[in-house]
Amino acid sequence: MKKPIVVIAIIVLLGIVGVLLFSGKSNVPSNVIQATQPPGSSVAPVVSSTGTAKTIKVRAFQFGFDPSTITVNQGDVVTIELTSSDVAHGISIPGVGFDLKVDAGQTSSGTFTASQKGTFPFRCNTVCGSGHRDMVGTLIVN
Ligand SMILES: [Cu+2]
Repeated sequence: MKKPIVVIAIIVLLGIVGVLLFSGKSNVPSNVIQATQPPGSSVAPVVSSTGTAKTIKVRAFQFGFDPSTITVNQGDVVTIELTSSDVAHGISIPGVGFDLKVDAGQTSSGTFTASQKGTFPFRCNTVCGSGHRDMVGTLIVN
């Protein structure tokens, strides 16, 4: 008489355990799916293998650059976002083969790879007024 009750109790317990295990398993795949999405961040390792991507905002004005010193690391892929706060300007960094122009009041951008360590002077490449020659700066690649 008591044995069937024990057997039924065991079956019920196994059923509960089974449901718990099943619901546990059903959670695992959703975790796996979430875990497979971050590998979208595997895009980052691809970038870091060739250097860190850096975007540097530079304001050009009569007559200077802000900042006038740009510091990056060797291997960095550097994007310069150049904004003019008055007339047309530009930036030329001969040491890294970089040239960019910007129209009055506009923003333009360009990218170069800082492949060599060193100190590279830059200057405005667009005649912009009496102080044009004073528009200089320095790129430092560490
Ligand atoms: Cu200029």
